[in-house]
Amino acid sequence: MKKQIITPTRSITEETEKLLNKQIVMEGKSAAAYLSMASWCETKGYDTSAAFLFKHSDEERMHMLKLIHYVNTAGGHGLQPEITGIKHTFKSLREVFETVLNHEIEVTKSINNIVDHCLAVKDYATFNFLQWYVVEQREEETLARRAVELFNLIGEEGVGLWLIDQEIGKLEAYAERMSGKP
Ligand code: OFO
Repeated sequence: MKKQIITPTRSITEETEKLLNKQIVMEGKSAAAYLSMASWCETKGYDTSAAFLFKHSDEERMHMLKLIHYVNTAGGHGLQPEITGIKHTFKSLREVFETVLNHEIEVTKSINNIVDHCLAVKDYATFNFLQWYVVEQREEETLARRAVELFNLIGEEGVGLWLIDQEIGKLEAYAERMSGKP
């Protein structure tokens, strides 16, 4: 018979704890990377993109904290991640948003892997907890894809970059519309 994952002291296995701690590192890296991008955008005068990325950095920190609390209340130990190797300068605004899109795709893959693992070990509580992240990733990918699309739609010549920066401010409303919410 399969070993029960729930014991009197913990409701997640050590393996699940390890995977969730890896995800904590990813969310911490997201928060740090977006903060760095926001700061670069601010120095270049891309004020709307900077505001968007500062806010997203805060949201990523909240995603990390949510995981830390979950691991701790499940009998594990959520670990403050070591964050190094954050990029501070970028070739262009396009590079910033392409990096965001690629990063979010990696985060989605990582969440999906943990979801797969939870189903395999019949950890339905963590599976359920992770559904919030599944929905969130879908929204964040939509935002990032649209941001990259703006560069192709508007073009970067003349006032193009200024216009793209303005449109970045409308991304959240766009993602909401595309989610089918009334
Ligand atoms: Fe944490 O939502 Fe994206 O990375």
